[in-house]
Amino acid sequence: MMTDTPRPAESGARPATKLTLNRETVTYREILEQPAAWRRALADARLQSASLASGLGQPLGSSNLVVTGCGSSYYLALATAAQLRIALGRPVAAVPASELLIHSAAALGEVAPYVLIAISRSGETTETVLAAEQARREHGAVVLSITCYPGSALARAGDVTLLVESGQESSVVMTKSFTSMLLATQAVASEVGGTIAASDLDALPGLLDRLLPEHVDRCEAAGIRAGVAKRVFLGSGPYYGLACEANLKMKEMAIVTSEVYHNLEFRHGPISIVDSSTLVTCFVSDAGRSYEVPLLAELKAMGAALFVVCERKDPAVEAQADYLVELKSGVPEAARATLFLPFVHLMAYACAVSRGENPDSPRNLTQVVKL
Ligand code: F1P
Repeated sequence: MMTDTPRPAESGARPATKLTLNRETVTYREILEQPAAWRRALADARLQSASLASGLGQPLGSSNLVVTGCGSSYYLALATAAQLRIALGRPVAAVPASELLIHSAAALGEVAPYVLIAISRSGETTETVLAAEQARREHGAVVLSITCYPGSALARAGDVTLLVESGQESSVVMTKSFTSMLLATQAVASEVGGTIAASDLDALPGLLDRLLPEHVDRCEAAGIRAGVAKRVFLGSGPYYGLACEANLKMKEMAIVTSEVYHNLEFRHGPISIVDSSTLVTCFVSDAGRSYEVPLLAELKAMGAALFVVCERKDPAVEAQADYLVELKSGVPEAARATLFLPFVHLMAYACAVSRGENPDSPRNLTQVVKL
């Protein structure tokens, strides 16, 4: 059963309809800027890939790789590590920068010299910069910095820097910076021998240009749905880091308590919270589909509302999804994963403004978090 009709906002807030959503914000503008930002990120990354490869002094594809960052950039590290495992066929660790800084033995054990990929939109987050400096000084690591800002502390702390200036943002919450840095990293991996085809990445901006207007209404409807008290995000494989980021967007923008799990992990206990006040956002993967689609039916039977993002629907998916974003991208799974995220940006944004929040100034947050 598909219901796209927006309903009054979540309990406790003024009923919002599509027409009353305030979209005159920096955050909304930057969500919509993603196709253009992606085009530029892919082009800029390719121009840097040769110098990055030589500057590292070792082939990325045969190094021990560790990816790190904080907050959204840690979730970006999770997503990046999954992409690098797929593209390079190697084990890649993803660790919060504070863990690398404070508990490096617990985080990594005694790792032979490794390449640390340190990610930070601002390039100024304290833990990330300190962790990069420590890794070089104490572990003999080679540091590849990924940041949106040249001349930042992280850019200075690295041996080489992948600069993603199209990800520069005025917003506090990360949206286009996250997806632009992920695509830039995939482009570099593709240039240095990874298995992802450059043409598949190049298809994404045009696809998003078409898909955003096609699905904005149902994304916003899922965000303003009435009676939702609990929100859960499910993603696996290349989508897990994206699901973590989606969960953080909902918290930061809408000030909503939400949870995130690998799809099937949700069945091992946390599913007990599901009832008719629960909205579950599910990223359906190609590889896990035969397990993930039956889970949709289980959740529906428990009373949950479902926001589903997938490459291809089928009758089983259509029967369960209240809000369905079908991409039909034609792009292989690993290359297309980033395409799932902007639809949750729109949902979280709509949830926020329908609850009277201002995504441009999220509570308790600053654009750069320092110790
Ligand atoms: C990342 C971060 C985000 C947070 C907020 C402030 O910083 O802390 O995790 O959600 O957007 O910035 P950065 O190291 O990527 O600049």
